[in-house]
Amino acid sequence: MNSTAKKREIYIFDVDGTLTPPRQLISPKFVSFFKEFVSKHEVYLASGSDLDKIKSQLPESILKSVNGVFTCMGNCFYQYGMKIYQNDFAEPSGLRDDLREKLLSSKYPKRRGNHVEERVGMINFSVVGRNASQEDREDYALFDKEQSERRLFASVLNTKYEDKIIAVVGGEISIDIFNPGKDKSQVLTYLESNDMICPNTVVKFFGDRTEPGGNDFALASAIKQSKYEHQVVDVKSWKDTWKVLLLNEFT
Ligand code: M1P
Repeated sequence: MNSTAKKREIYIFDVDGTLTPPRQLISPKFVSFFKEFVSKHEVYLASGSDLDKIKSQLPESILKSVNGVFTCMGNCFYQYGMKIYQNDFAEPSGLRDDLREKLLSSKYPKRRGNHVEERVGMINFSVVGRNASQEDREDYALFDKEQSERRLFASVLNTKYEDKIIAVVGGEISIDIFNPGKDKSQVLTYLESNDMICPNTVVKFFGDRTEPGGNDFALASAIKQSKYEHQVVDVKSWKDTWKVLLLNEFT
């Protein structure tokens, strides 16, 4: 038997901030490389976002060629154009009032509409609102960098609704809110419980929010604590993702 045989590898990528700038189209510089990459590797996407948004950011050729797409923090899974499962969100009473109150009390001055977006198994909350223009996004992201508004508000919600919800920061302008355990670690659980991963698989995960409080943290930790050989890569943008993939090819 050839002991130098290449091990099976599974790649898992977050989307916003990892393959594309948040809520934007994949860069024309990166798209050809990534298209070829997915055609040669086993790849899953794991986003906080929903399928319609992902479709507006990645070409169909990529979405058709990946092995599966986990959306809404792993609360929904698509394979070969079909929805395989979805979870419901159990919303605690009082949460909407707290979100409304935050909209009134935030020191950030602009409100652009669509502040609470209901998704499968979760909600997404944004003070500036999901109707924000790119300019508004950048402006809010600067404010949030200085004030840590999202991190602090997520922590208030996590304390108040301790066993009922988890709030985490993802992307540029919003926070993702879901029930405990209904986070991106569901990706690894699903792959394992459906025998889509075997003991000698190498799991490689790329995300831009793998730090505690970020929406990639749960999956990054689950992979690090798993029995699998792994590579967990925290990136600042798609440019880092590209660099590491290129390095991997040559090492
Ligand atoms: O993946 C996390 C979030 O990434 C983006 O966030 P934002 O709009 O804050 O930049 C969006 O895709 C959002 O839907 C997603 O939850």
